[in-house]
Amino acid sequence: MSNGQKRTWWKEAVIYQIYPRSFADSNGDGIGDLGGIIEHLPYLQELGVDVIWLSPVYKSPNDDNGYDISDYQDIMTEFGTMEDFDRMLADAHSRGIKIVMDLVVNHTSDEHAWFVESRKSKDNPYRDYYIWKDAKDGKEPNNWQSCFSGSAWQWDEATGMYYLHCFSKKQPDLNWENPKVRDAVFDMMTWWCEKGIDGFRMDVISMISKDPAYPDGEVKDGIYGDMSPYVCNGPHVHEYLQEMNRRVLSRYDLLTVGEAAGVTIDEAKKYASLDGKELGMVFQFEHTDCISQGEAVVGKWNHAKPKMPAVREILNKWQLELEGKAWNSLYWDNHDQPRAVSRFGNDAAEWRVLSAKMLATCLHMMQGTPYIYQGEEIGMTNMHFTGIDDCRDLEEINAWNQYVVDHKMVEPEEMLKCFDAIARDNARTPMQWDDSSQAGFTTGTPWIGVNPNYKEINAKNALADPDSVFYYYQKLIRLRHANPVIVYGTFRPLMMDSETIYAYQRELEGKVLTVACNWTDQEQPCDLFEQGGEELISNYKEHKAGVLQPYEARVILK
Ligand code: TEU
Ligand code: CA
Repeated sequence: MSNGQKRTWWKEAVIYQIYPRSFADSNGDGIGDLGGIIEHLPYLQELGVDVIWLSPVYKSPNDDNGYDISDYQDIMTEFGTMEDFDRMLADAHSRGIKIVMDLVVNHTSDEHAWFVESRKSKDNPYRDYYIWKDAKDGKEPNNWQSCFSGSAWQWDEATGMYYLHCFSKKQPDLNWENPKVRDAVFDMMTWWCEKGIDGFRMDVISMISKDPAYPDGEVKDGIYGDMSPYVCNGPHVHEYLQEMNRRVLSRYDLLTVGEAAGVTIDEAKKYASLDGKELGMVFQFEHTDCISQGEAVVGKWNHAKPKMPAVREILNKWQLELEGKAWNSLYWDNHDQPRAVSRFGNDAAEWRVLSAKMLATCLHMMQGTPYIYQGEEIGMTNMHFTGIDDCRDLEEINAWNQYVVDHKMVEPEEMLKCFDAIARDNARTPMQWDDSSQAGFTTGTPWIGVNPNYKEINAKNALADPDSVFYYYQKLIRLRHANPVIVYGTFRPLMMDSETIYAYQRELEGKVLTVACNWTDQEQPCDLFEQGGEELISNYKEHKAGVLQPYEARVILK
């Protein structure tokens, strides 16, 4: 390419994330499974995605819905068997769809054989597979709070020491300083690559190297200290990833994306540098965490509406500063985030479809690899929490117990407003396939409630409506496949003085793509399209000179 970009399949691909537990249940037990995924591969082939990122399907006690792995080389009982996995892999490949696995190696389940051994005795050969510390003044080794509330240290009576868990106490952190841990992880990764998978999404990979001093963190919520400066982007993280690349990744043609909590632009230039020494790209979290000062209720919890100028500032920064140096991932939501149209758009009946298409346009015309989260392609929305009993996610439940019940820092109604806005369960309600009972997700009782709006919002209705969000995403995917300027073009912000319109230009080998998106429910002035050009896509059939209509998105190629 003229701008020095090396053409690569995973730069030109569109990725679809499946959260298997909530995607499709094929045996009536109310839990999604591999059989359900196989049944719906034709749907994904119709959408036109190139890759499926599969959230964890390995053996797990499901304390954190599969992100607590007890056997990396066996399939979770609820999801099926390794034969089912092999069948799904072969079927997907036969349809031209690649499979990327979720690699969770910052921690294991406490039921993993390594941890079962490690906690047996201080001199057990597996002891140093994990991070054990003595009590300090009769208490936890430091004041860190886990991401799932409570101390990040768990006392273990058997050997009279604490072990570190940045997440739940059933997710003990692996000790990556131990070369035996790295050997074991790399061997397991090679085993999956030899099975023919096409890449890895790496869970909290920026956290695998901790500050060896384990210092106390800043106390922000009045209870525990913030561990993030001491567990994110640690002293050896790039060394470990370069070793992983040398010993595994470089031997296969893989898509690799690091979920990089706390990543900065400078760190991303190392994690995702174009020289291919570490990973292909990273997920950053600035745009999903961007609320104004004073809008936080407690910790991550808030019910603020992100403002377009703040989102634009962040995404433009990532577009401009990684250009020519590292590769971007592009996403609005995933299994940890609320539904895009509810958070960034407008899920009121009048505006849901228009704003979902607008958001899709705004993101998919940017530089980077786009990710679609299951249900995003039909404009699924957040759920409404009537009470803690609606919650299944331990992050919500533990936060409720810590902030509402134990410390009485937040009123129940205020916490439920936060759950309505940003709880992870918003993205984990069952995929809405049709208007039959339980939205066609299961013939049994679903593990989590179906969003009551499934009668109107479902894949069957979407496939029957040529103007649905589904066919709009299908067209965006086709445009990316057909126009190198979308993948490899430079990025130039436009209309930076506008508080309501997000506009930018992409350019490659003389082709100029102009994109403008109205993020409001009002007409807004915009004269970018007066000079004509080929309209590639818009969510309106008719346009008005000099303005963008409510939630209107337009893309012109000249
Ligand atoms: O998420 C890590 C992570 O940063 C999120 O949990 C985040 O802390 C919060 O949920 C959103 O603000 C990864 C996985 O994606 C998540 O599902 C797991 O629970 C977690 O790691 C532990 O494996
Ligand atoms: Ca099932």
